[in-house]
Amino acid sequence: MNKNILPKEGTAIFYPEFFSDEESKKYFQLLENEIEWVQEPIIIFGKKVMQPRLTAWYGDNSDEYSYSGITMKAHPWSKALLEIKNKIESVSGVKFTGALLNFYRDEKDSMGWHKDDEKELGKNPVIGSVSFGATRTFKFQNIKNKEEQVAVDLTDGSYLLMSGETQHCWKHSIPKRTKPLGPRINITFRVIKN
Ligand SMILES: O=C(O)CCC(=O)C(=O)O
Ligand SMILES: [Mn+2]
Repeated sequence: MNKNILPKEGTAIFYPEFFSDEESKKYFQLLENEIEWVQEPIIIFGKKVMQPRLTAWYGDNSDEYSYSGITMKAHPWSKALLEIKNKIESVSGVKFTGALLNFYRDEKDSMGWHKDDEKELGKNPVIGSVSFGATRTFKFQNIKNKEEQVAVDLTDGSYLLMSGETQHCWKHSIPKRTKPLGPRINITFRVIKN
């Protein structure tokens, strides 16, 4: 059985080998080539800076998604994304309607502390996070006590399913690393409430 890796205030279930090595290799190559990756500027403390990774937003119809001062219009699902979405939905209990994709080119790319609690996601959002390529450490930090942290290595082909109060009680991040690392693709599937 896959256990909750959070000690309280939310649920995060980790499935280390959700996709086979063969599937992971195939999807990494497909997504690297077919996704319309962009490097977007974001506004942090009133300043415009480039995000330290590439991103893309895919989903149903023309769902729009806003965060950190940018609004992204969804590209239509590709065949590979629909296959991946179907496979994770078998254990997730929801139908995902959109996905934010992140491409970490090397160890210097990262994602800062944040919560996925945008109003479009409603209360207690379910977030399904799929990883292909290099292993990166994903960290949780309790919002009431920064010292309380939980780390999980998101390996090639792994799936992390977050639900319940997770996005209200914990921040998460992908820190930069110093040791050289290859590229990694992450897809966070979301349910957009209109
Ligand atoms: O790359 C990851 O594992 C995390 C991505 C993430 O937190 C997000 O897209 O909101
Ligand atoms: Mn996130």
